[in-house]
Amino acid sequence: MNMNQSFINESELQKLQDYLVRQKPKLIILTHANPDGDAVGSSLGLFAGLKSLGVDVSVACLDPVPDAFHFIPFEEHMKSDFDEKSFDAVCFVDCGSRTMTRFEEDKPRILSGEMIKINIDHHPSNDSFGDINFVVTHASSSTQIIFHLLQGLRAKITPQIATCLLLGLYTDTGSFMHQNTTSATYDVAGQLLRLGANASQIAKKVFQSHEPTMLKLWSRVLQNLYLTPEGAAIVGVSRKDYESLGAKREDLTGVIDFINSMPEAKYSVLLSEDEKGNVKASLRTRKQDVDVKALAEQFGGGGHIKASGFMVKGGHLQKEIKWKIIQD
Ligand SMILES: [Mn+2]
Repeated sequence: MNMNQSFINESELQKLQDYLVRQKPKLIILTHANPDGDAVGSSLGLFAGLKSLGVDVSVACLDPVPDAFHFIPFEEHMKSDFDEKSFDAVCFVDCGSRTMTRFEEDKPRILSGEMIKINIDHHPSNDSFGDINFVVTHASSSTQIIFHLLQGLRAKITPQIATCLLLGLYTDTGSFMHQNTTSATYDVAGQLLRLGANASQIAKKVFQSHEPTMLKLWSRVLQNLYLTPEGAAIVGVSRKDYESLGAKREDLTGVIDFINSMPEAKYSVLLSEDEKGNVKASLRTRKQDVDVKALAEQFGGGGHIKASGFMVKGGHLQKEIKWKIIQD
């Protein structure tokens, strides 16, 4: 079987190719706000790949690239703002829904019929909202899809692009440990290594560089761990918790997976107050019979069966015996 076929729909690929060649559009790539490794790697990897094919392309994200990813090639091209009127098409990457870039409030044109929408994603919540869609829910990351897409478009995958793509594989699979890791994930990772991806840099910068403030925050968070009689492992982090240590909310990345390593935990929940007065929840499970996506959906969120999240707008945390979200 040609691996490419199970990832890239040939007729959508043809549509994209025809569109790029015939219309020569000005294209902007957007990824979700609060970008993770897959968002950063997929948007920058696609940007560089399309640019090498001569496409007039830009890339933007509402929030800056997190410090942990500052080694990533092409970061200097990531814009935080853009003029929607100067683009013909928008390409959404790693966005489980059309509103995850959070640009649409200021720039409604990106969701209007005036712009061609290209949608590249692996979240089951994605409803294929694009005019051209590459929604592959069995892909471990968006970069895995983009690897096959760039191959389909005959773009040369340089060592720098390979590093971008490998970053998404690494982070979305929790270093190839989550259940979304398949033989296809390893297969693509192997190909990216052969193409020159810098895996040791990713391991070092993303998974093995912990600032003292981050370690102190983790120790504070882990002290608050609460295991419910039903088997949910829950921690809550207030704004004060990280601000008083000089840490940032993004320093919590990885805490949830660490907590979820307890065999006793049916599922794990990390509740955190963000800088804007909202409470965010991340959910994880390793149990076959637990669906944290369904749980997150009860609170208006979504994600994957084994990893999901939701947000309570205008809320704060209060610890009584259990953690409670209080809507402000
Ligand atoms: Mn992703």
